Amino acid sequence: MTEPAVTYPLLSAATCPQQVAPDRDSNIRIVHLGIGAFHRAHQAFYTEQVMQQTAERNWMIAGVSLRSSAVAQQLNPQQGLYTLVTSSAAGMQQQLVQSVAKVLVAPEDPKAVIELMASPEVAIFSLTVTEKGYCLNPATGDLDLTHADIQHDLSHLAAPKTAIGYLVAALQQRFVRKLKPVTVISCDNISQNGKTLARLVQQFAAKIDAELAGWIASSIAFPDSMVDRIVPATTEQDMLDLAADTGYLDKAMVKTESYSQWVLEDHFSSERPAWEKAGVMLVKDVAPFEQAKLRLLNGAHSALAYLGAVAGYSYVHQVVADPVFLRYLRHLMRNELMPTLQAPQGLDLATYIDALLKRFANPALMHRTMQIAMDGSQKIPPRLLAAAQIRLDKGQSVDAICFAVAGWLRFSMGFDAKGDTLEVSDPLADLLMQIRLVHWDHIDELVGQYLAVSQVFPAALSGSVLFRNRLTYWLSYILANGVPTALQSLLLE
Ligand code: CS2
Repeated sequence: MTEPAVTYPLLSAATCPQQVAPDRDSNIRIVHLGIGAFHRAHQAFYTEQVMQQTAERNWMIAGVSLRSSAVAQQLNPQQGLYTLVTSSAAGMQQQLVQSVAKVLVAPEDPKAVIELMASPEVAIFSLTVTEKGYCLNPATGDLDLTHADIQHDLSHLAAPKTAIGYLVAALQQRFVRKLKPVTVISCDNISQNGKTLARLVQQFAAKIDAELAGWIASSIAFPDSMVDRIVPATTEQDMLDLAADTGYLDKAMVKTESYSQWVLEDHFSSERPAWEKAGVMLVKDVAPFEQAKLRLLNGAHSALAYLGAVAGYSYVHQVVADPVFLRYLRHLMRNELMPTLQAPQGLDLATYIDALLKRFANPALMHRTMQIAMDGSQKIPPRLLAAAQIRLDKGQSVDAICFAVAGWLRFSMGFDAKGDTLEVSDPLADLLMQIRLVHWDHIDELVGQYLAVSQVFPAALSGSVLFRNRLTYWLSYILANGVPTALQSLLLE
């Protein structure tokens, strides 16, 4: 970042105006893989609340970055301290979070990460590694054994690259050393994230050692969880604004909304922080919460991100301030997604939808459509296609969902309505671009080729005549008339 005109001291235990707890480093019992902004605004925040309430600071977190050293460079010079800035209509609030002790950069020292995970005091492994970090085939939900990094990890388990590789390497050490089991908590927006992660770890471990796989199956809990908090990427201006206010520079600050929710399956194979004291819901069955959140919040988020970005909108609040987009989102959620859901106990889905639209409208968040647009090939199946399948099985219409999927395919072409470049960041970006270049002239062939991408579209969906027809119709309509006009037409039907 460019240095501010006024130089501020860096936030650290020495410069912090608040008292910083001693012995943070020797109380690490959680190892978290993928310590991005979301974790710092969510699980680390809840863990901080518990430690403050119980005054026992023995649930410290060590973060692990699986790829870049950027977060370690921000957090380690600050001894893991950072400010959580929450923005709402009521204004801004700041909270100093002390629950992260340090960050390890896995590629720099894989052995240190595995050793830390295999230390006797550690009780919890948790993860936010984004959808693609699971190396799963989204259409089947199984581990993608053809994935180059998985293949690497199967033959180099002492220096893995993937989260799955680290989990199995660490669990193997704990098994060999006869240590207490840990609980492994996925905090990513994946359908049945705990069960899915358990399956991936099992499939990997079975290739290494059958006894290890058996121990994991019988001793390690992988609770499902639903995580929710909108966390836009921090900008340089955010840091400068905070510095002007607090008098210190915090390179690891995170900004978020005041709303936050964590629903966690009450299924542990180890000790855990008393997260319920911080408002975490511990339940028997996370599925209704997770499906409602994944389809209504994330499904609508993806729809508005692709359609909004193509139409030239940079921020989420701008998209929902456009009446046609707002009507469409409400229609998508109320009429096509909501009927595929079972309402979680105590939650009225129509009220939930209204609350989501209010959250999206928060202008203080400055949440970029391009941030949500990343990795569409991983996000579209659980967010939108699962609901499409349910509707097709019942013979119900899927126009609003197909419209969103068409928006994603239109976005993947890499240019917006004005012809300006849209940077497509997706593991399948090249494949999608290739399909467009080769089949551009024939819309039926173009859609046929997209639908043949089996990592995204399960056979039942790509084989549905109705789904294919409506997707073709809306993609060609958008290409010919642009998103806003196509939306008008959809809403008139
Ligand atoms: C968003 C999510 O970037 C995205 O894909 O849809 O990160 C979303 O903001 C969170 O899941 C909200 O809980």
